[in-house]
Amino acid sequence: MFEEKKTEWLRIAESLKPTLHRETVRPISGIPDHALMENESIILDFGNHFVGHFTLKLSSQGSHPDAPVWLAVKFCENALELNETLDGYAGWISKSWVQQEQVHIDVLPAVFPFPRRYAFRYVKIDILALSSKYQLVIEDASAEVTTSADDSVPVPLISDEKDIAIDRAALRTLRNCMQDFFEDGPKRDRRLWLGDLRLQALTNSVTFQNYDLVKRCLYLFAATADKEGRIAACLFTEPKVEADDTFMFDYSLFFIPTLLQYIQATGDQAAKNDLLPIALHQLVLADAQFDPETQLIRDNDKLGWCFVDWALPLNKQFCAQAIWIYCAQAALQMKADPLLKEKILHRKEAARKYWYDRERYLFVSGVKRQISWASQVWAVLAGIVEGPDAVACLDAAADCPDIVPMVTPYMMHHYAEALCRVSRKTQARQVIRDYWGGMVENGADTYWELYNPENPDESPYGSPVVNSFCHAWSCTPAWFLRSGILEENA
Ligand code: RAM
Repeated sequence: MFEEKKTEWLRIAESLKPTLHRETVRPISGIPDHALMENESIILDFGNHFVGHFTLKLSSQGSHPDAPVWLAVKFCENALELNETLDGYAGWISKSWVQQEQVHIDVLPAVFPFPRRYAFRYVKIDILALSSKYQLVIEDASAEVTTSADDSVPVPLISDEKDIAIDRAALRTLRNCMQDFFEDGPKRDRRLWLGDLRLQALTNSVTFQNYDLVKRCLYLFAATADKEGRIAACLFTEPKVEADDTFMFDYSLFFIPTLLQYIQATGDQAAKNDLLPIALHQLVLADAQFDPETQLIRDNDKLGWCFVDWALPLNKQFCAQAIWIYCAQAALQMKADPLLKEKILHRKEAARKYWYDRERYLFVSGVKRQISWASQVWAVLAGIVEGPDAVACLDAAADCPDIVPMVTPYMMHHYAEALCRVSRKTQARQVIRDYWGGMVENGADTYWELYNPENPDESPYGSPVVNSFCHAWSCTPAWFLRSGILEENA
């Protein structure tokens, strides 16, 4: 499907590849004032989170160097990572993501550019070995850092100090994820994920307003749909543009609200004409997963069939139904379709009929009738429950003792948005101040992929050393604080 369009879509995407803004930055502290010996260790602090290429300028003191310098260099997004180690790492994603190098430098003086692009604030350098006849002098340390965001575009936020600090970290998170495309995290996965893109595009619309980058990403997803026209959950751009062989029910559908949001912000009719058919096609593909009798989505035990949140015990059946409804409603805003309208009503009714526990005001999911925060939040966002019942649903969730909790800032975004939906603006504001404000209080320059105030070691991957600490889906406080959605009458 859409095969004849894909070459042109890819051409459009590549024509929008941004020119990166480049800047050279240097540490604000940590350059030693003395020559270093074996086993010494230093920590350079660049004063903020950056993404770029790091270079050391080295020389020696003492006799002519008679052995190479052997360094271990570690790049850390925040101070907590400085003490983490890979010893005993038993996580299930590759430890090759951890930003550390060991290098030998044979000849001094030397200008030594490090091989990868790193995301960092701190650089820890351990002198593993040199000889006793000379010492190492760090003449200079610098990084050429990049972003495709224009820092002069966002207007200063007028608010109290706490909101300004929360907004600052949100902007930093988004701008450092804005490179050749909207990356999910510049440390990890350095990839374009649809769920992340949707929230980045939203926040971009009230901050950097780089709509060409959003457009580029939409066309990249369209150009890499599979033979059936299914949009992948994520894609790579190097060595060439290619979709990952990962499909998630919710992520494919989120192409629809992302497109809607882009069109509402720009009025780009040409993009709408190009991309609306493939957007609507995601709903058609999703139909195969519904039971035609009950109008309920079938459950699936394949891990990751539908993302929603990183809570491993979470049953996704209810959320998948709600997200389909949410995305179908976005489709209706782009194209009137009475049949789709009717289907939405049926699927809402079915969700209420089979999964609403009227006595408790809560929605259940899966054969085990699991109660999770995610289900209640998505019930509200999809409009499966409205008015006083929606308020009751969120209140009942707060009072439910063994409810499956929310794990990521991605899910917390949806919770805060659901609170706004039911006009609990003060509470939504408090969530932002407590949750994202909590990361700021813990020293965050940029927001993290995972944050559990009760468990600093929270990681869905088996160890926080592979977590990303500048993560796209966490950038939305800037949207909450700047879009007006927190205002009482918005
Ligand atoms: C992880 C990343 C990414 C997210 C996917 C589902 O690999 O954190 O941001 O969208 O999961």
